[in-house]
Amino acid sequence: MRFMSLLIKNGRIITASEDYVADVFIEGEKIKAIGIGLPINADETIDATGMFVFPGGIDPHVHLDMPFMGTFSSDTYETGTRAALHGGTTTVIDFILQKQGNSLKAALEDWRSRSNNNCVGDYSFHMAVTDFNEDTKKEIKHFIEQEGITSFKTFMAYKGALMIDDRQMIGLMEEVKKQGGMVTVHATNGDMIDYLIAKHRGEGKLSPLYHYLSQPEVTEAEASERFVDMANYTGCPGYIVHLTCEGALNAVRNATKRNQTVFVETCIQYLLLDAGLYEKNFDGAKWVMSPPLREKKDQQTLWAGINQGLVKVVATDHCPFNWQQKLMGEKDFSKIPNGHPAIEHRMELLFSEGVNKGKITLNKYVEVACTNPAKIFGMFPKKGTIGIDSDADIVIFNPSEKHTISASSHHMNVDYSGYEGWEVTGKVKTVLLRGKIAIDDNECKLEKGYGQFIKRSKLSGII
Ligand code: DUC
Ligand code: ZN
Ligand code: ZN
Repeated sequence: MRFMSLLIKNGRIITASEDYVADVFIEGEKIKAIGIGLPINADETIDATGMFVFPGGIDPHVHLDMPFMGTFSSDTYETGTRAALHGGTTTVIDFILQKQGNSLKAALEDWRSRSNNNCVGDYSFHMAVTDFNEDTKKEIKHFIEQEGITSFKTFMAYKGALMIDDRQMIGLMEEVKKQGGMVTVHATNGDMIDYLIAKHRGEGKLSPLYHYLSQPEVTEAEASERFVDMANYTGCPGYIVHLTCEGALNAVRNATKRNQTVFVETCIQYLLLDAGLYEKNFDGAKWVMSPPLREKKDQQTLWAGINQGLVKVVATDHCPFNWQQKLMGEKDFSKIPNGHPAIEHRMELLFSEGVNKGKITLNKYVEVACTNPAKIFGMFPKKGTIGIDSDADIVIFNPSEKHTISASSHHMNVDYSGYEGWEVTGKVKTVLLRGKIAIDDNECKLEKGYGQFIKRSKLSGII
């Protein structure tokens, strides 16, 4: 069988460890040759002179069409994965949420009913275990070995809905370690947060500012330390999602002193935005998310953590809600659906604010946005790099083109932007997904159903 071929000429190829000008030859879904002045004729040629050529981005933390706080996140699998492609993210990992009292299998079927044949870009799932018991325990091996779902998310908060206690956490860690997976965590102290929410509500303090004040840094630092201690005790590979602050990162730093590895993810909003946004009366609801935005000193900690190799991934926790949905909490911050839109702009914002402003190198950019998520979550080297026989997931990027982020031009299904009016330098021009042109000059060329479910490998906890 003859596959379609494509040649990208003269681009500046950036991987997590390399930086050179060359041609990339693609046949079918795969990269088949890389070299200077490749003497190959292809069906199609793209001149990438003056452009950066990055591996497709991987966002390992998104919530699409998710039932949450009495509503659904507003991006479907179609709109969310399409918006991700517009921003250079070719693969996302979404979260299945087990319903307490039900099996993991039932949750997988529920999530498949919304995602199957609806994705434009590639996707995978983490399984959120919200009810660990003897029945759940028996399902773990099947998920790792048969379904290619190898990471298990836990919530130490959202009491009464998603939260598990430490007994369940230890039990889950022992089983996941035995079967070759990883436990990931939303690490904040659910009991403390519950107390503070009730206290603020009781005092009639109901604006979005009190969402922030109900989740102080200590709630995250304490839970992060408890999680790393339990991971150390059980020997289970652990990954902290959306880490936001100095206290929590110091818990990980301390764990490294006893030679423990804990993977840390932060999200683009915690690097760029701060809690001053909650002073804007109800407009602050745009950034009501958990954990909340923090202080400037925490942003400095996170950038330093990236450069120290402690923070391994920059994701989004994309969980968009339209303004009408945010208004559910107009009179009570605790009813504002938690989450904000970011899936589309992670790569461009991180480039513009991180690389252009000298905070991270180009190689580090690719490492945290593309390569590490693939390595940590069992998709490397199929995804996350530009190499022979890797999937041809490629972003051709103009590093000097300026543009302005706005809800009027973004592709996410949400009627506001958390970054309205931000001027960004660097723009995604062309995106390939498994050898097919997905995005060309702001236009999506793929239909829903092209996006494939990616089965992931067992996880060693070593990258
Ligand atoms: N935090 C959010 O802000 N939204 C979804 C879930 C979460 O933990
Ligand atoms: Zn979370
Ligand atoms: Zn999340």
